Amino acid sequence: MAEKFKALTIAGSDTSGSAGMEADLKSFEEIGVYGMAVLTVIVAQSPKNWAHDIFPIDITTVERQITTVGGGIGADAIKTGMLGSAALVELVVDSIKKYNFKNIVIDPVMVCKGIDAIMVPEAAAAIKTKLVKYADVITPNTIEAAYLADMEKIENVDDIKQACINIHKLGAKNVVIKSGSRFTSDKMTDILFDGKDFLIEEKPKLTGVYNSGAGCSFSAAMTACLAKGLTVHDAFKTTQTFMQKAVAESFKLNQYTGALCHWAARQ
Ligand code: PXL
Repeated sequence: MAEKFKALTIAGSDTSGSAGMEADLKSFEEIGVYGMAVLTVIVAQSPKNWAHDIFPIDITTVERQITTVGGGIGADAIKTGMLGSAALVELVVDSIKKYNFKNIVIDPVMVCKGIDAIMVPEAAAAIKTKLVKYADVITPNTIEAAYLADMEKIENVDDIKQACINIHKLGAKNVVIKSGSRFTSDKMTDILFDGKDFLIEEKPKLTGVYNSGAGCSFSAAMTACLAKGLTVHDAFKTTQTFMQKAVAESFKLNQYTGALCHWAARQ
């Protein structure tokens, strides 16, 4: 029997199922890795206007969940998503040290789709000063990357490259930044910087698709690949293929949003 690998996500629940812990677990499953979850916050959306309300889980409960996996099971890779407070960021840092977690992927969630302002400034500052240095891979979107890189904005591929260099200086071993839906270009560019070289993947921008949860799913797929023992470069390439199919088959959930089809590659 093939060896079974395990990945842990420390993330929020997106009740709609398209982002957060739900997207992470679906991505882990599709890459073929056993998924575990530590829940940090619950995000509920208003049916009236899809405004996101965030309900934090108390820190003792989060700590107990991390102990379950760190002390009781172990993980081949871990991913962090929405942490919601500086105290939770500090708990994650302490846990990484305490349980000697390896293959750490940080998705420095600071904004949600449609809201481009940093949601919790103290949490963002704690991510930048305390958590980023533990990242084997960090996957900020362009807003988060601009914040971490001390840049005013990221509008083109040269800006992305500069942000990668700045964020690598904070201690992250590998930096992945995707041009994403916020770029006006008709191409999508995903860039991996390993401290020396840039690996650049370019593809035409798909139209008529949904990409809610694309950041979470991308980062989770990378995590699952690392759990299986892939190199960061191979993880990046496998994740590209997974994401392209999931986005191409994305579907509408309601008048506000849609979801990726995580199982598209299986069809
Ligand atoms: O996509 C960012 C994100 C991460 N985590 C949770 C979310 C969202 C966006 O809605 O709800 C739980």
